[in-house]
Order: sequence, then structure tokens, then C-alpha cells
Amino acid sequence: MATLFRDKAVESIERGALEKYQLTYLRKSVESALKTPFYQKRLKKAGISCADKIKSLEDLDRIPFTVKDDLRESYPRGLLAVDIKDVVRIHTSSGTTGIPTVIYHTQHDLDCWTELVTRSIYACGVRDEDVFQNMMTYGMFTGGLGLHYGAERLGSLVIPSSSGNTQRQLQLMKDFQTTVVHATPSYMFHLATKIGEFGFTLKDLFLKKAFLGAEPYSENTRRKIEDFFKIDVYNSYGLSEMNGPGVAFECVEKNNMHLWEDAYIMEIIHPQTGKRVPDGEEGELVLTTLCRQATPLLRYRTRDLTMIMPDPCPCGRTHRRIFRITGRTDDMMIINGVNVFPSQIEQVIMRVPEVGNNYQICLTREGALDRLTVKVEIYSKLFAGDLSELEKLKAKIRDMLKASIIINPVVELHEPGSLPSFELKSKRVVDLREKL
Ligand code: DLL
Repeated sequence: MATLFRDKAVESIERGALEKYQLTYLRKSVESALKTPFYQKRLKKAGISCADKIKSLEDLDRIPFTVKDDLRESYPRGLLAVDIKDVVRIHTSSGTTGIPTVIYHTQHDLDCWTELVTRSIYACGVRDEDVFQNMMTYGMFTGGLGLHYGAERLGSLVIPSSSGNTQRQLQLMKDFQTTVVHATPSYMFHLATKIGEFGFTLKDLFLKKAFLGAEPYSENTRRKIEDFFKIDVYNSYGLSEMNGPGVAFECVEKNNMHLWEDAYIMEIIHPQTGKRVPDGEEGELVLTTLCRQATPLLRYRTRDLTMIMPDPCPCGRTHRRIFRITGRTDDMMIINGVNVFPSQIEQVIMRVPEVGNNYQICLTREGALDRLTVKVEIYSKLFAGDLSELEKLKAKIRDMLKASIIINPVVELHEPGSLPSFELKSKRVVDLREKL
């Protein structure tokens, strides 16, 4: 297929010119980072009192890493680099402690983010004649608005259907002849299983492409979805700390994701030593924002495991590609696209007086969807009591969990001592979802 560029000069920039550009914008990022209370302290301690201390890209090594806890500890404004009157939007994401991380955006930041998304979907052949149905949640989650504005800028007809309500999604796809969808891979599987149940057939659909991301999936999953819907599936990677989707995207070659190096400096480090690893070797992805005014982040440890593909892509883009994300260095679970930390669950259930000391988190797969079961031990005297009391307790725990982690778990009550216990580190998460 012919190579497709939205902005050929930027997308196929010669390496030397790209690095020069990166250095200029790294300096700008350091300069604006120094306006935040967090980085003022952090950078000065590292001997970087002004942007002039960054003389070359090698000086990146002098900048300390930033981690998710730094963002939480700086909540709400410790990482804000501009006057609040210049901020036009925030996105937040929750995590271990329940304290969210917040990313502020100026209009300039949103424009840059939108352009990255537009460039990405253009690279996969989306055009203004396409009908783009965005089945990712709108709101604080960046998958909704991020792709929305990118597809609008391209001139596609955007259907902001958000997530859920499968029957309506299918009806919209049929009535408006949707050609492109954006969803999680699990949701695409779910759609596939529900299509017949709701009285639709593949002949009702006009689908050509799907952008799938927000959670890990394998080549096999891609192929299964492509074969079922007879479409092309493109992998899309991003994280809310780096805007959201649009950080790295596959092109028509469908051979791993170009990471937009005019917007981010990428490094792959060994998760334990923090030292950079060579291209082609797996490690943790570390990113530095180059064009964000309101919340610049320097050397942010994503905890995502990947590697830099050593060979250039036949499409002609010079922005290097990363391999599909193979895992995370921490224990975050992704359940139907929603990020949940085991400690969030622990925090909730340990607030319930009837709950004993032990619990277990089980993940299984039912059809195309993930199922979360939280097993908790409760005090034995409660088992002697009224059955309806036990049902009430289950419902109470389920509602509390749902309020905290968004998803609806199955709650099981167990007698004390019946769940596995541990002498050293506990392994509370049992993930039985089949590896596709
Ligand atoms: O998931 C942003 C996004 C939305 C990306 C829509 C793509 C499409 P967060 O909720 O902050 O942001 O979660 C970010 O999700 O660190 C990865 O662990 C995981 N993730 C995102 N995309 C992929 C992918 C959005 N394509 C976290 N493959 C990231 C594997 C992914 N994991």
C-alpha cells in the first residue's frame, strides 16, 4: 500500500534534525518544569537550576526519574507549570491510594495532542469520508475525548457513542454505516459475541478498521478480531500521564507502534538498575514530554514493558517503533479496560468490620469479558446467623467496591482459614484469564 503521511516533513524527519529539535524542546520542558514546586526542588537538587544546564541529549541522564507517586504527592497543583487561567482542561486517573493523578492542559497542549491523534489515524488510512464511532468512555478517561478531537480534526463524521450499551452500538454502526471504531480489544470480542443475539449480522456492518488499545493484547487476539469482522486492527498505545492515546500508533504496516518522537523522548531502561538497555532489548518505557506547557513530565517511568524495534519501518516514518506492551512492572490489573490496583480493593474491604484478615482477588474470563471475583473471609460467628444477613453483607461489599473501582465484582464470603495464606509475600491476585 502507498505510504500515507499527514505531515511528511515531520513524520519522515531525518534523525539528526529530529534530535536537534528534541534538544530544543527538552530545554523548554525543563524551563517550564522549573516553574512547578515539585521540579524546582527535584531539579535543583540534581544541579539543574536552569535549562542552560542541558547542553545535549546525553544530559537527560542528569535528570532524575519521575514516578506515579510523585504525581500523587503533588496533587492537586504541585506539577502545574502555568497560571491556572491558561488551563482549559484536566484529566485525572486513579490509582493505588485513591489519590488521583492530574494532568492539566492549555489550549496549546490540547492542540498538540489532537494533532498527534489525527496524524496517527491518518497513517492508518482514515479520511474525511470515514464514519468514526468512538466506543471508549468519555469523561476523565482519555480514550474518549482524545480520539474524538483527533478524528474531528481529520474531518471524519464522529459518533461519540462512548462505552457500553452493545445493542445501541450495533444499531448506530448499522444506521450510520460506521467504517472505523475505537475500543478496547475486550469490547470488540464482546461485540462479536453479541452481534447475533441482538439480531444483527456482519452484512449489516460497513466496518473497515478498528483502533484497539488501553489494555494489552496479543497478535492472536488481533488476528481473531480481524478475521471475525473482516477488518484491519491497529494497535494504539498511550497513558493519561502522557495525554492519553496518541503516544504510539501502528501505521498501515501493522508492525508495532511508531512513538511520536517530536512529542516525547523515549528511553527503555532496566526496571531494577535504571540503566538504559540497547534497542531490541526489553525494559521499562520512560517518557519525557516535549510539547506540553501545563504539566511537563521529565523521564516519567511508565512501568510498561516493551522494546525499541531496531529496524526502520518500510513506511518511511523515522519515528522509531516500540513493540506491543508485554506487561507492567507493577501489579496493576486491567479489567475490561479499567485500571484497578489490588490495594484499592484491599482498602475497601478492610473498611468493613465483618471482614476477617484474608482475601483473594480472582480474575476469570466469561465469554469475551473479564470477571472479577473478590473472595473475603468473614468472622465465623456470622456464618451461624441469618442467611439474608450474609446476602446483605455481600451486597454492601459489592456496592462499596463498585463505588471505588467502577467495575461490578462478584463477592464471595468464606469461612476463616479457608483461603490460601502466606508466610512471606502474599499473592492475592489469581489471574485465570486465558492468555490469548
Ligand atoms: O489507557 C489511554 C488510552 C486510551 C490508550 C485509549 C489507548 C487507547 P490509562 O488509563 O492511563 O490511559 O492507562 C494507561 O494502559 O500504561 C498501559 O499499561 C495500558 N495500555 C494502554 N494502551 C495499551 C496498549 C489509557 N495498546 C495504561 N497495549 C498504560 C497494552 C496498553 N497496554
